[in-house]
Amino acid sequence: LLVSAVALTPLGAWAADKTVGFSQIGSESGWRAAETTVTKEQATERGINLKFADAQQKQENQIKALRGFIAQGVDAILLAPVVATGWDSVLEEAQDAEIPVILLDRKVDAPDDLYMTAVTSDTVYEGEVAGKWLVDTVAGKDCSVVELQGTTGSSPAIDRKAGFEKAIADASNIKIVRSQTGDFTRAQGKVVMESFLKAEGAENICALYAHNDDMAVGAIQAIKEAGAEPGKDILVVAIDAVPDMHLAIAKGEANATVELTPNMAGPAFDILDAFWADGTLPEKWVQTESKLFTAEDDNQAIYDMKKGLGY
Ligand code: GZL
Repeated sequence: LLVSAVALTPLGAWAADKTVGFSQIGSESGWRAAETTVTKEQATERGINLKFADAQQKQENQIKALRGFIAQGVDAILLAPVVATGWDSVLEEAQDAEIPVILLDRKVDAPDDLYMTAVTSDTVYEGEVAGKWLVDTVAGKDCSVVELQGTTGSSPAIDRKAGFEKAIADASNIKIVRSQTGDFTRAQGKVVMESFLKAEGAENICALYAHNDDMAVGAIQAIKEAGAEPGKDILVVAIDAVPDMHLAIAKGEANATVELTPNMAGPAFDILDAFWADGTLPEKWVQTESKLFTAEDDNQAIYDMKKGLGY
């Protein structure tokens, strides 16, 4: 009877009526907002009862939310961890309560038996793609780069810095002259870029590398206010491929971005469904694709298509 029940129940049905707690970082960027929208849509499509908690980018709020989910006895937890460290004890509490945890879009420095899997893009590769684009674009010309880092201690900030540095390591003409966190937000991206421009002088900056598009969009405003032309006087390369970055590229105010899907929850729910069906366990890292977009792409059409997709 059990075999026929498992065989007859279509994949996707096992998640119906389950309760999943989702501890989201916040709404610091367009990409983050899209991830939230998509996660809620994916849960609704599957008949999953999603309990959503926004942490306003504070780890203590995420830990509180996880403890709440554990107390409620949810069937599973999705966690987008704002930073990579400090999770061991709350993840042990979830493990003790036999509640599976899936990490979304960022990783943690914790033993990997404390979570079922991490669904993320390859954030080192994204930094490498950005760095390689710059190496190819400046083609031997001396280039002083300023870098807007993501949230300090977050896995994408650590990885995207490492990947970019790896890509430019052999290009002695390219140097990172300033590097500071803009916390993945437009507002901070603008403020920190203003300080870079004041310190270096716009005429001495060849390129901006930002760990996400929102900081780049803020920085573009600062570059214009300093009387320089973003995308021309100062090249602009970032990551996320949000609509406003496609628009900036279409207008010639930015040059390149690296896309990663905001739909990390779809794969996560599929993994949970298979687990609830018959105990199937995923690999410890389920990797989503990353793709470069430049001025050669039809960014206006991509902007039009993406606008409203939860961004
Ligand atoms: C990347 C994700 C990052 C986005 C930013 O996986 O964690 O967080 O690139 C967001 O826009 O703030």
